[in-house]
Amino acid sequence: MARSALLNVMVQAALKAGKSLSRDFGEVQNLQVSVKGPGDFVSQADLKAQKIIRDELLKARPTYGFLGEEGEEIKGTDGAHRWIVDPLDGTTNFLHGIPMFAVSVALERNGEIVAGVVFNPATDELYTAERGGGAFLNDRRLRVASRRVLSDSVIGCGVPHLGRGNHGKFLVELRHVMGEVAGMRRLGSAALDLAYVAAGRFDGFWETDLSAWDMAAGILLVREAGGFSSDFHGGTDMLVTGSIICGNEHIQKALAEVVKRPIPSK
Ligand code: 2AM
Ligand code: CA
Repeated sequence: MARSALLNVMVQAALKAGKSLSRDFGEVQNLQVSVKGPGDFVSQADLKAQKIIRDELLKARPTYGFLGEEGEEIKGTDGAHRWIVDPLDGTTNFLHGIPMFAVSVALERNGEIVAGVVFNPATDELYTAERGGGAFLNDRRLRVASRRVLSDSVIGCGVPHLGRGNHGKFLVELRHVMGEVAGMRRLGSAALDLAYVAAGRFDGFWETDLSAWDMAAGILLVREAGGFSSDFHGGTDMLVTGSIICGNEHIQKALAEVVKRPIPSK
């Protein structure tokens, strides 16, 4: 698999940040027993990882813009390119010692995502994609699952928590979807959920109230693995609306219909 110079830069940045997160993840497990808990420590791990990625990316391409989950956006002098980065997606998992978190790095060119990397340092799974070049898990080419009906499908979702999202609306979506599918899963990292769809592990996935950095790399993985994504309005403004429904062409359509089924009147 030949990677472009740009994708190589992204991979190196993600691997380096992943190494730092791995080290800190080991520490988090020791801190679980302390009274103060690992919360502050995790915020530091997150910031450290973002700094590693930002330094690597801006060293390689000093004129590109940079949008990361932590801190202010850096407007580049190059109007066309922007990095979109989540240094630690799945923060709650990380905090609780659950090895299901990822570094997500995407490159946007003229408003379009052209390269994406999602790396889970706890499992050493590196997902990469370039527009038109396919999606890969380490060296293996990825293809979305081929199941055609929801009743055979395993579907991932995000679950809103305390102080976030619309719990009532989500429960209606969940009730509708769980009545139609073979299984539901919830990883707690949107970047990995999307990577799992690309890898054919999940047949589909939906979530709302996400940020651009949660999804940017993952959306390209799904697309390059032959999958489709839409937002809740049926368009493709996922990064702006923060909502996504994805899968292969059959599951994406069927899932969108079920997720958006109106709330039954009493
Ligand atoms: P995070 O781990 O970087 O916070 C979980 O359903 C997904 O939602 C994760 O990808 C998580 O990213 C994302 N998310 C976005 N905004 C969030 C928030 N305010 N609190 C928790 N998770 C959030
Ligand atoms: Ca995130």
